Amino acid sequence: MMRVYGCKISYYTGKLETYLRYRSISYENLPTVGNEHKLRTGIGVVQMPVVELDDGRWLTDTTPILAWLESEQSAPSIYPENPMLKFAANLIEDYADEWLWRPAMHYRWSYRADRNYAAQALYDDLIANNRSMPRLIAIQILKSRQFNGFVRGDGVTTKTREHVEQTYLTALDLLQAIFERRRFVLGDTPTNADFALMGPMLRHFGQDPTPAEIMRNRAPAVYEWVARMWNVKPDAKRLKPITTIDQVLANLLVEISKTHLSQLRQNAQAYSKNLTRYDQTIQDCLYVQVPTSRYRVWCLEELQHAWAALDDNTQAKLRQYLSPLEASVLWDGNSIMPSYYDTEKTAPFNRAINVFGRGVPPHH
Ligand SMILES: N[C@@H](CCC(=O)N[C@@H](CS)C(=O)NCC(=O)O)C(=O)O
Repeated sequence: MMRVYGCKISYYTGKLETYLRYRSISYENLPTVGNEHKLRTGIGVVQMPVVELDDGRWLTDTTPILAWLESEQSAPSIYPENPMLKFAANLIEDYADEWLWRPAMHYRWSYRADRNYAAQALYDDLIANNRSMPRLIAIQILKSRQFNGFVRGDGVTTKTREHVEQTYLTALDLLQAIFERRRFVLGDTPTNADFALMGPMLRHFGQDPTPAEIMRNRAPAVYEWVARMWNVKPDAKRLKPITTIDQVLANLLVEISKTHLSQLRQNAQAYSKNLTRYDQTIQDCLYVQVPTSRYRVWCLEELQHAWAALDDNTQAKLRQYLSPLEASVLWDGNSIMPSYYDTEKTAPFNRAINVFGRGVPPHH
C-alpha cells in the first residue's frame, strides 16, 4: 500500500492515479496540507503528488515515478520498444506535463463556474479538516493564490488569453484525429504518452465545467479516451503498437515542437542569464515576464540525453517529423547552463525542487 499525498482535483495526481489503477497497485490518498513538514523532510518539497512507500522511502515527480515503477515490473512496459516511438512518447509526456499546464490553470481559475467548483473542492479536500480558518476566507485565499500565481503570474492576460485557449483547442483537434483511428496515442495499448496526457485531460479539461463542455462538443473521441484510460488494464491480447509515425501523430509532434520545445529553449536561455522572469514568444504570441523554471531546464536535459542516445538513422527519421527551427534545441543546446538538478541521477528519490519558486511562481 503506497500513500499518495495530493488532492482529488490535482493534475499530476490524476496522471499517477491512472497509472496505479492500470497496474492494480493499491494506494491511499492523503492531503498535502497538514503534512508539509513530513513531505519537506522526506523529499524536499511540498507538491502534488508525493509518494511514501511502506519501507519509508519517498518519491516525487510523476515522470521518474512512472519510470521507476515500470522498472519494477515484469509485465510488458508502458514505454514503446521502437526507439523512435519511445522518443516521441517521451516528448509527448513532457508536453503534457509542462505545456498544457498553462491552459489547464487558465480555464480552472479564470472562469467563475470553474473556480467556484475548484476552490470548493480544494477546501473540502485540503483545508476543512486541517486548518481552523473560516470557509469563505479560505476559499477567497485559494482563488487569489491560484489566479495570481498560475494564471496572471504565468503570463495569461487579455492579450495572450486567445492563444492560451487555442493551445487547448489545438490539442483537442490533434488528439481527436488520433483517437478516431486508434484507441491510444501510439496504438491499441496505452503508453507513457497516454498516462501523461491524463494529467491535463482527466482532472482539469475533462472535469472542470468550461473545458469539459468544450471537450464533449469538439472532441468526443478524447472524452471517450479519458474514460477508457481510467478503466484500462494490461491486456496481453492487445499489444500492437504502431510501427511508424503516421500523419496524425506527426501533426501532434509539430505542434509540440512549436509550443513546448520553443518554451523549453527560451526558459533555458533565461535560466542561463540568471533571470527569474523572461518574455516568451510562442507562435507569435508574446507572453510578458513568465517565470523561469530550473526544473524545466532539467526536463530539457532529459530530452537531450534521450535524443543523444538515438542512432543516426533514427535521429534523421525523427527530424522529418519535428519542426526543425524549434526542435534543434534537442541536438544543439550548447549555450545552455546546466540545471545541476539530480546530478546523482536518483530521481524520483532525489531531493526535489518545485517547478516554480517555492510552489507558485514568484511575485513580479
Ligand atoms: N513535476 C511534478 C510536478 C508536481 C507539481 O508541480 N504539482 C503542482 C500541482 S498538481 C503543485 O503541487 N504545485 C505546488 C503548489 O501549488 O503549491 C510531477 O510531474 O509530478
